[in-house]
Amino acid sequence: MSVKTVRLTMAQAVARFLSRQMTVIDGEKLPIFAGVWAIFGHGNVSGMGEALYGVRDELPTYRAHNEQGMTHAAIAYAKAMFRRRMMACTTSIGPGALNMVTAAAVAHVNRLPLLLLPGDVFANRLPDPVLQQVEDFGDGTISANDAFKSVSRYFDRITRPEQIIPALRRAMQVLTDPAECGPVTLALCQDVQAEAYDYPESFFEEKVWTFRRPRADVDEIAAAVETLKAAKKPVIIAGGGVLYSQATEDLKAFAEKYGVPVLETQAGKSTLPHTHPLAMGSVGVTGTSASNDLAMQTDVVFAVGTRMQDFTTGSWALFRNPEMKIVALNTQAFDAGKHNAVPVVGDAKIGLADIDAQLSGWSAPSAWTEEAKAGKAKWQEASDAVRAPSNTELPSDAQVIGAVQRTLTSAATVVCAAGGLPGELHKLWESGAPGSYHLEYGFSCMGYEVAGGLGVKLAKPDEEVVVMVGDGSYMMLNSELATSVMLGKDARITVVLLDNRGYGCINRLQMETGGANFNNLLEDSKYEVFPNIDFAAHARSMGAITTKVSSIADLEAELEKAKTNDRTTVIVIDTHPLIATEAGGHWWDVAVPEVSDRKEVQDARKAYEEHLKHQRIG
Ligand SMILES: Cc1ncc(C[n+]2csc(CCOP(=O)(O)OP(=O)(O)O)c2C)c(N)n1
Ligand SMILES: [Mg+2]
Repeated sequence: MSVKTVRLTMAQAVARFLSRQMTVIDGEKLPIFAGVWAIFGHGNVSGMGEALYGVRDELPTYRAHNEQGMTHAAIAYAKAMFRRRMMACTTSIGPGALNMVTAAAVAHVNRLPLLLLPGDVFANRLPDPVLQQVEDFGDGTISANDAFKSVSRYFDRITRPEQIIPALRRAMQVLTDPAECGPVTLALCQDVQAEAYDYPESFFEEKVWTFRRPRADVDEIAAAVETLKAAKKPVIIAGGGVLYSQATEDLKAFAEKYGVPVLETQAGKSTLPHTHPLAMGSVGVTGTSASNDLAMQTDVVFAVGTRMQDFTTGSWALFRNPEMKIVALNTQAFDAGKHNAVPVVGDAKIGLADIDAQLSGWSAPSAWTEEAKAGKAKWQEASDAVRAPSNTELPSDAQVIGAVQRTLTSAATVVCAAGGLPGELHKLWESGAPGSYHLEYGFSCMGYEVAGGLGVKLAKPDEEVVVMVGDGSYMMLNSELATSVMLGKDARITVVLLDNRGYGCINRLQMETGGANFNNLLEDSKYEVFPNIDFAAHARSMGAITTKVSSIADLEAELEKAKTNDRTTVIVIDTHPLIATEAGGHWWDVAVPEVSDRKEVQDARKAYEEHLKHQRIG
């Protein structure tokens, strides 16, 4: 058999293959990989570096400043694209590679597609140990990249050039499968990147990926219908899977037809626009009173596309109806079966249609739907009150959110990940179109925000992207600010930096669990010289347009100006570290010490044990 072949290095084969993978969005054929983020070192500069140069017109390479940061940008891009397009990241071996491990976990937890291509040690082992090689005394197969195994959906180490053929095919399966979706790590041995092989030309044929919608089993649909039909107080909990399935219109129609209120997780927020009468907003630990009052009473939770993480379930103490049942529609059986749910394993869009086809005739009692609407009106008053303009010296996060929302409106996409802000945004941000609320709250990784905002902007160059970030998170990872400046107008973001001089939310958590104020706010930490960090100057040094404002009114004026800036803008505002929105919310299981000399801890432990009594055992 004579197969037409082309002689390439392994790295050239990787680059060429990636550039030929396509998808179709709104009738337009586009490369599924929008680009490759790269920081070169000896482990990838000559192999992958040279190969990426060769395909730079079809597959652009972006130079970043920190491997974790660039990977956050890649993840945010895929999330903003509802997993339909994605990016790859390549690094050297050792520190460059391991800087991506935390970000790999972000993609893993959030079920987002991400292709990681770290360099690896020499497969031939001749120059061992090379610079940055970790040496295991008992296992010669271990390299630093083994650390990716626990945070990758698929991991392989490429020790021969032809091995890339099945490995890349498998990578594409994982990246495009709605249930398996997550990070893929292909660790590319440095010598093998440069090694040639006669690859079959067919390997590089253009391939168009579509995203399958698995249909749930008929018996599972029937069981779900039976459970829903018996419901007197049903709620829908909408998770990120609804957005990724692009089923928001279907879910809205379903909720309207049957009068079922919709509660949203962090990943699911923006499924319905805030203005929709059945949109109860956030649920759980950072939930609105509207959602949580319903959740406490509900007899059937219809969970669509959610992992039911502890912030959603109030550590499983939120649901107080002992008869409560869960119907869980999810592409991933692992999620659909949680807590003895009636599982419906399949795509959200198709599953909603199949359930709808058999549910006709049933609807939620109108008194229940009316109770939901009344609860929402009450919540709106509470939300308006905390977000209202104010001239207080140190505004709350909620007041800053109010200012951002008034000036940028629900048309902007808001990006956040860690600190006190995610809880406040979950409760208070009034989201617009699906995807306009972008929270990384699966891993809640400090340092996601600025780089994530850049990734979102690359996905939505024509839309306003506003990053809200605390001083702590900004300090942890801000260097992709320079990348966003460098990439110009299409990468222009607005960053609102809330400086409360420390880890405000953890300080509050410490106080709630009886702890002494210790090691969270800067003032409660060991210091010789109090750090007065000039964030505006710091951001300016990276090329951003910056200001520090001293009032909510000034913040609104600067946000208005930022809209016409041609470059990334950073606006800094000092905020109060102790104020969080009291309305809404729910207990969260954070274990309080059983033994302590402190009265505050003993009291907190007693309260903790009371809360545990409400916890539903799976
Ligand atoms: C990488 C990482 N380290 C630690 C944490 C734990 N953590 C969550 S929020 C937080 C403090 C965040 O501080 P800041 O960004 O200033 O927000 P604030 O709490 O003040 O609102 C910490 C330490 C985390 N989520 N991510
Ligand atoms: Mg802070």
